[in-house]
Amino acid sequence: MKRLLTLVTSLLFAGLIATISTAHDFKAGNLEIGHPHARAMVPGARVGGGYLKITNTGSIDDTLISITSDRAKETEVHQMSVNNGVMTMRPVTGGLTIPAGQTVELEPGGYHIMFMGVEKPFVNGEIIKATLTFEKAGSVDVEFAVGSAGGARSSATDNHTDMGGMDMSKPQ
Ligand SMILES: [Cu+2]
Repeated sequence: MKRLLTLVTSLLFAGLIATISTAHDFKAGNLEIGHPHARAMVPGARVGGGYLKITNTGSIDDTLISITSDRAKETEVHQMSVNNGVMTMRPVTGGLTIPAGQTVELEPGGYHIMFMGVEKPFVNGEIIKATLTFEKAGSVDVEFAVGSAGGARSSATDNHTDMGGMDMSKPQ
């Protein structure tokens, strides 16, 4: 009995260490979700960007169909692109496909997760909980680590704070 307890304790401990060292990977079925992170938001900002990497190790395509977070009224997948020098951002309709055997990266300047209607701006060092729902793999809880708003590509996120003229409504 004592031996078993020791074993359980050491397993728990090993698990804890593993959790700490790989704090940023999540799994849902055949999907591996790497390093969800979000930018710190300036005071008063209502919109923030989130980024992560999704690898589909399976043999069938999957689709990210929705995201929810209790820190945002609405959370969407957006695609940012530059047309004739103008940066535009629009919701991805019909979900984001994660092709079999491939990795899709949500990163500044491309696909990203958009937290909208945020009451309490994200601050450096905090963790934002969110749930991703995939068509095949189902739902998985993930945690976005909030980092500094600075950095070379911060202008992409800064634009999110000033969307007065941008049509954020979903088509149809
Ligand atoms: Cu966006």
